[in-house]
Amino acid sequence: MREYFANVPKIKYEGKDSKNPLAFKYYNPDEVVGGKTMKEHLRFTLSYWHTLTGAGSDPFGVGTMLRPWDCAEDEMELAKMRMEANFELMDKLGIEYFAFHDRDIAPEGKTLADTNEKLDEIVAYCKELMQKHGKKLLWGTANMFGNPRFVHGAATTCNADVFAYAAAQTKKAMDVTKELGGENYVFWGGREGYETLLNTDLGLEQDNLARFFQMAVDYAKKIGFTGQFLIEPKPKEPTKHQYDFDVATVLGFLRKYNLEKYFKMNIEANHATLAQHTFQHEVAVARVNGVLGSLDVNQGDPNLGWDTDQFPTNIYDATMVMYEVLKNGGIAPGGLNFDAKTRRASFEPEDLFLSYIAGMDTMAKGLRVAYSLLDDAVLENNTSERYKTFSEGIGKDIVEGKVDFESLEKYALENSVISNKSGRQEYLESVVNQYIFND
Ligand code: XLS
Ligand code: NI
Ligand code: NI
Repeated sequence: MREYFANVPKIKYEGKDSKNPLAFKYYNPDEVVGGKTMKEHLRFTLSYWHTLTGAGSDPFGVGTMLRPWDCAEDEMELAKMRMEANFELMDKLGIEYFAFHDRDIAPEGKTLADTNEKLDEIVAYCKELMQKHGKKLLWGTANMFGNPRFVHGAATTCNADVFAYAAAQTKKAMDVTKELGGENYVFWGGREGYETLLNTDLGLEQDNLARFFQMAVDYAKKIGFTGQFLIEPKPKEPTKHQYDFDVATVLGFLRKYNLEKYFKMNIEANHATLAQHTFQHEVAVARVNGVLGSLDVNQGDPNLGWDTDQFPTNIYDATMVMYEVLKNGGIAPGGLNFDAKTRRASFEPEDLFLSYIAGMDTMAKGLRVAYSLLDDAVLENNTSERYKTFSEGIGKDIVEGKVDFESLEKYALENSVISNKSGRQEYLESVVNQYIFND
């Protein structure tokens, strides 16, 4: 098979003193952290759209990426070259999983039937290469936002013909995901939202979205797709207001329509920050509600208000998110998908490797620090001490449901002294720093 990145060797772990840019400093796949290898904990995933398909265009200019597949003679040849390069990248980076949208891997044809045929041809090739390279599909999804037909949305469009098309496209994307043994299927809101309420029937759009999800659940049962269904919240972009705003909003939506048992969340760092939350907040809300499914690990720029999809390099954020993952008992069958792209000016093929290495090292370091924090139960001991009043006396009665407003009033009237204690935030922040420094 063609080699696309002949100048880049297989990336090895060389440890934190290495000066070799093409080596891992923290990610050591076989290193055991708390009974599991790093590889098992992290379940790193390559995002096909950013890595193979994305060209680096922005609203002010065309693509800049120099890619070894730029010489392809036609669309199908290009799709095949990218697929081959995908597996070479995964082999060289030691990544086991990848994720894609239907339209990332194969071009659209003139009709839906034609498009499906092209997709089938690439999927067959993909399956062959997956077996050959021993790689797996973390999730598949349908791109229902790029083509102009989705100008008013897909499942929340005002046009019933588009709703039908979206259903057909999702059905096919589910078939393909099943065919490739995908462990999850993702629904990200795409253009499911609105620009102005002056022309929007918000109630109907949300009811239709729920109808669409129910049909997906029914179809999965019909074809025996047992992968996990994931919804990926995002507050805005491309529409002004997206219906899947954040984890809490999606939970409310799923509960209203009795869909909560069928879906978990795929949480993206940059979407959390766009919703004015930390990544940890979103992951924690999902965890305590039992819906933490998978992660799109990237990061935004605190000075910019859009989804910049940068590779994660912030160790503090990585630590706190891995802390939630460990508290959750792991992320499988989800994984850590790098929904991230190199900057427009990082256009050389080698930048692909350098950015994945940066992201993988950051998450590996976060895992190690989070594990020591959790193992020493530093935050846990502090937290249980902080809430101690709920494990004895009146607090215990509150938790056990033994009191009401009247009995609490009686207690409060008799209890003349209330004494609070410090929350010790700065101390705890310095403890986390200490764990980061010492690792
Ligand atoms: C866009 C989303 C998208 C999903 C998959 O902002 O992050 O890439 O992850 O459709
Ligand atoms: Ni994403
Ligand atoms: Ni995103």
